[in-house]
Formats: sequence, structure tokens, C-alpha cells
Amino acid sequence: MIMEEQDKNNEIIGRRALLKKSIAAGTGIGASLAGASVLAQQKPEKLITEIQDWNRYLGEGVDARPYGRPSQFEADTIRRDVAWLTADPKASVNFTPLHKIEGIITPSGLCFERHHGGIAEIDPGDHRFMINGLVDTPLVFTMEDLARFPKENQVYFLECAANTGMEWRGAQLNGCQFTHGMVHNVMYTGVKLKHLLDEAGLKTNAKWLLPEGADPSHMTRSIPMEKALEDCLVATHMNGEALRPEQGYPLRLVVPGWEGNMWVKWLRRIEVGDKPWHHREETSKYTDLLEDGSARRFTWVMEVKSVITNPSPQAPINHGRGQLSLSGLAWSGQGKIKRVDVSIDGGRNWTTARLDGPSLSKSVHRFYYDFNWDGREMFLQSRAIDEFGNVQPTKDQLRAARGVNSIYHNNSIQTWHVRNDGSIENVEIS
Ligand SMILES: Nc1nc2c(c(=O)[nH]1)N[C@H]1C(S)=C(S)[C@@H](COP(=O)(O)O)O[C@H]1N2
Ligand SMILES: [Mo]
Repeated sequence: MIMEEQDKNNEIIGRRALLKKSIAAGTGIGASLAGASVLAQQKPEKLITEIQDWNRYLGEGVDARPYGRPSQFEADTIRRDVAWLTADPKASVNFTPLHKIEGIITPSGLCFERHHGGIAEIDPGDHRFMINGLVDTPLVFTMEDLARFPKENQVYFLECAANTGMEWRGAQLNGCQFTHGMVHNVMYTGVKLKHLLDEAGLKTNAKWLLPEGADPSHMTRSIPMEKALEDCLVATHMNGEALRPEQGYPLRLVVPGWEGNMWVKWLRRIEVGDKPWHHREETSKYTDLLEDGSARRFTWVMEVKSVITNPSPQAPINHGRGQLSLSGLAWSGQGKIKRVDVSIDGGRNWTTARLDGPSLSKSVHRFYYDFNWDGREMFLQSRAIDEFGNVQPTKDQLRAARGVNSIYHNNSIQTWHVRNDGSIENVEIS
């Protein structure tokens, strides 16, 4: 079945060796055995027979990395931007390298960033958080005041409503980092917004909130009171340490399952009112223009979605045919993911993928599909279904409902075209 295969150390193993290998391992799956080679059949090579530098000389001591950093060999695992997307990096976005990460938690240094006025650099001692408007007692909190309230820990995804927005009219960006990388998933530590609102005392006509950022963009969004009382957090920590400056240090609003724009960073004030404010970020932006000229507004929930992260255009198949571990992410702003299906033939046939890792509400889920690739071209797709039965739509279904004017809320099924040589391209099929 396989003529030649390259192993990890770039040694060529002939057909005979491979056949023997599978017999020795006793798997009965023939040449599809993946990954390892039998030591006894390995040609002597330096990496095996000689002591290497890292095995011989003392390494750096505990004083070398007071704050840890990734291995120098992971220099490619970084956030990246798309130069032509925006005019200035201070009002721009970069993307999470989804094809380079595993599990469900996004490392803090890899979380995509979206700023409208650059990163505010705030000394927590100078930060004040206020609640005013339709409350019994307008309040000002220091960071120390906030630290006295009961805390909780929750893992949530944050997805920008514009994630995948460049793909509405056709396949455009070549890599899941760029098509789907405006999402991150971290563990937040924070105080329930409800506790703070209770402290101020809500008036009976208090129906809406307007959180505001301390950055030069003065980001504001109207949030209905039911959501604020249900599960919103005022967070100080992500992944166990203080929020990173780019994620809103020292204080950010967490609005689980809802579009990223509402998760106000550098949170300085919440005004309580009786109706929505209709500010810029919920009228001219983050509103979906339909074909008939009308607009969907207040489209808060991020609907069920998934993407195959490996293999994908930035992570082609380098090991040839045979055993393949396909992997991806799925999420729903409504709750948990119940099932993910994978297709290798562009949606004709579907197989249920294996969900792995914690299944948490409004968090990303990790899925795997382990199979034997016969070396033929593939059209890879994934389709997520959440616990309420919501099914991720095809691109055609989404366009039939919403047209092509929008950039927000594209949760449609993504297709990767895998060629015989393992290279991969972002395509669309209808
Ligand atoms: N104060 C403030 N909050 C903000 C923004 C901003 O520019 N200023 N950007 C919003 C947008 S559009 C998104 S998608 C998320 C991005 O969060 P992140 O930078 O942690 O990825 O923050 C939101 N909160
Ligand atoms: Mo956003």
C-alpha cells in the first residue's frame, strides 16, 4: 500500500521494512501503522547513538526565567494579523493560532486581540469602577474593594461577531488562524455582576446596562438586565493570573456566549438605565444588513459553530497517507456542544467525531476524528450540534437566510481541500 514513508528523523524506510514493522507490532492494520519505527530496524544515526549537547552540558538555572516563556523552537506559535484588513494596528485585530494549540484552554499570550483605540496601560491603584444611573446608591469601587466580593471561576469562549466575516462572499483567507482565529477560551476569575448591582440597589425601572471602557475608544454597549443578572462576571484574572493588558487589565466584563464586542475591557463604569442606548457599536456596527435592506440588530448570541484546526492550510499533512489524527474546535453561545460530525467528502457522508476534554457550557469543545487516509484528495468539513439541537448551517443555508451583505455572525460550515500531496486550501462547495 505504501511505497516509502519518511519517519520523524528523515530516514527513508523501505516497503519491506514497513511490512515487517507492522508484523512486529502485531497490529494487523498493515502499512497504516503510524508514527514510530521499530528500534531494531533503525539505521544507526547520531541522534540515537551519540550524546547530544542538551544531554551533556548543564542547562539554565532557576534564575533564568523568573516569568516562563515557550521553547525557542515554538517561535512560530504566535498571534498574526492580516495587513490589509485595517489601516492602523491600534484599531485592529490579530488572530489566535488555532492550528498550533491543543485542548480547550487558550494560553494567555496567544489570545487574539481586538482593540479600537490601542491597549490602555492602567495602574490598578489608579483604576476606579463605578455604577451609576437607576440605582439607589451610586458606587465607586477600587480594585481592593472588588477583591472583597465572593469570587467564582468559569471557562468561557469569547468570539468576535466578525470572526469568519471575511468569508461571507467566498473563500478568502488561507488558514483557520485567519478564518476562525477571532475566538479564545480561557478560565476567568471574577465577581458576579449581580453582587455588585445588588450592592448599589437596582431601581424598579432598571432594565438595561451600559458598560464603558477606560481606553480611548470609550467602548460602550447596551446589555439587557436579564443577562447581567444571569451569568455576567466582572473579571480580574484569566488562566489563573491577572488579566493581560491586551485583555483589559485590570478589569473586564465577561458576557458568556454573547458577541465579543460586549465584553468591555478596561471596565470603568456601568450605567443603569431603562432602555437601550443605541450607541455606535450596536447600530452602525454589530448590526446585520439583510438583502431586503432591513437589519437584524441586537444579535447577541454567538451561534453553534466548529472548525477543523488540524489538518488545515497552515498545518498540511506531512506524513503521507495512513493513520491520521484530525482535530478541531466546536462551541455554542447557547450552552454545551452535544455532537460534532466530520465529513471528508465535502458533506456527502458524515461520521460522528470523538469529543474529548471537559464539556462546559459556553466553552469551546475539542473533537478528534482518527482515521486512515488513503491518500486521495479530501474535502474536510465539520458540523457542530449543541445541546438544544441547533445545527451549524452550510454556507448556502446561511446566505439563503441572511444574504451576503453582513460580516457578522458567520457560523457556517468550513471546507478545507486536501490535495494528494497533503497541501491544503480554503475552498467553498455548493
Ligand atoms: N474597552 C474596550 N473593550 C473592548 C474592545 C475595545 O476596543 N475597547 N474591543 C471589543 C471587541 S470588538 C472584541 S471582539 C473583544 C476582544 O477581546 P480580546 O481582545 O480579549 O480578544 O473585546 C471587546 N471589548
Ligand atoms: Mo469584535
